[in-house]
Amino acid sequence: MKIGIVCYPTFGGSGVVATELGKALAIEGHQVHFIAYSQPFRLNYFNENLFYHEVSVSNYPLFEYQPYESALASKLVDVVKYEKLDLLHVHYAIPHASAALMAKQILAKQGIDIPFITTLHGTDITLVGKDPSFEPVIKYSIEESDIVTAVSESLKKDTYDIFKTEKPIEVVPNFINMDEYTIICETHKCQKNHYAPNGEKILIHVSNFRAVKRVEDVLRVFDKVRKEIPAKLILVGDGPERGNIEKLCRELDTCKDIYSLGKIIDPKEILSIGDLFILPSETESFGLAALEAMAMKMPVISTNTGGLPEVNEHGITGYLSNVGEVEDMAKNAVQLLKNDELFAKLKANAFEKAMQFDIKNILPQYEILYNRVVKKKELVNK
Ligand code: GMT
Repeated sequence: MKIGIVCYPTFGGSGVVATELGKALAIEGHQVHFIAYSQPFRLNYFNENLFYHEVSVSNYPLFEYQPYESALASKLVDVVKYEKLDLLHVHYAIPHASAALMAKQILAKQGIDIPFITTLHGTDITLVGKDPSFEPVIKYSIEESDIVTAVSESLKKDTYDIFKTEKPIEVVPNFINMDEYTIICETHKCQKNHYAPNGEKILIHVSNFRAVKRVEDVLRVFDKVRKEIPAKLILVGDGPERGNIEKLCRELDTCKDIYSLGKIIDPKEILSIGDLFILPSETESFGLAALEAMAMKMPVISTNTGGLPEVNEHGITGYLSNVGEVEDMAKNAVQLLKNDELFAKLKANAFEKAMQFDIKNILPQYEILYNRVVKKKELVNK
């Protein structure tokens, strides 16, 4: 099959999922064409079936806001036509679903039928999608998609609650390639004793440091944990909240025990030295970062919001608390880190749960959907 994938190329779970999906499809023998405004950051991989098409928007002085959606739709028309794509799979509704819809309508006038699948990732529905200035366009492009998927049951429910649509939504959870989670750090800089020279426990948080991630709560939990047991905190990522976090670590006098590593393209190595993963998000449709940590045998302390309970099971793979309840999160973390037997059990459970989300189980689900839209197209064109 020839598949066009549209995604955000920047740091964020939707781009990671789209890229890993494309890589896996290419290995399966599908021809995959990525279409984005820059090279997706994890598309640093060669495969003869992988292609990348860049969308560029001219910077005409009249444009206060560059018309990216129009440029993307035009690029999609071009790539579908000349690469003879069978389908488009767009990740994140805004503006990818509406651009795909426009491309589909333009191509229909030229006698080309291109089905498109929209995968909803979270903030496109729960934060941005709620914005009244986007609502009619998102709702329409969801309803006009040939197939809509959501990355969790929770996101499916949120989509129905927010958009009051009757469009069927299939849940295809996010995934990881478990074969890649056997890494053991070999370079000095990612060895555990580099960060925890006295055998301290290592807590890790990975995110894009947006307000929704509540990174300040990570620091507050860490501050409470380190008063009970020797511990270090590794922060991976960067974003708008970085300044507030630096301010807070100075106020709490915890900076000396915190390592801020910035944006790491693939955090597997650093995750492999962690003991506990902290994800205190305000909302999280799935929590891919938690799943990546679990695949590295890290139990997770998270909030119980959105799709997180579908990934992190309370008392089994980690612990869940209400949003903002840092006291409870810290209590759970300390209890776990002080009890070797419980800790070993949760580590094993986290790894086992992560295996359910192995790409081997999820890729066929997407392939079934691809076959469904392509078969439908063939029937209509007969
Ligand atoms: O979390 C973000 O701010 C980024 C966003 C994205 O576009 O990558 O993440 C969303 O999609 C991920 C992949 O499906 C999910 O794992 C995240 O839970 C989801 N984020 C939120 O719902 C806040």
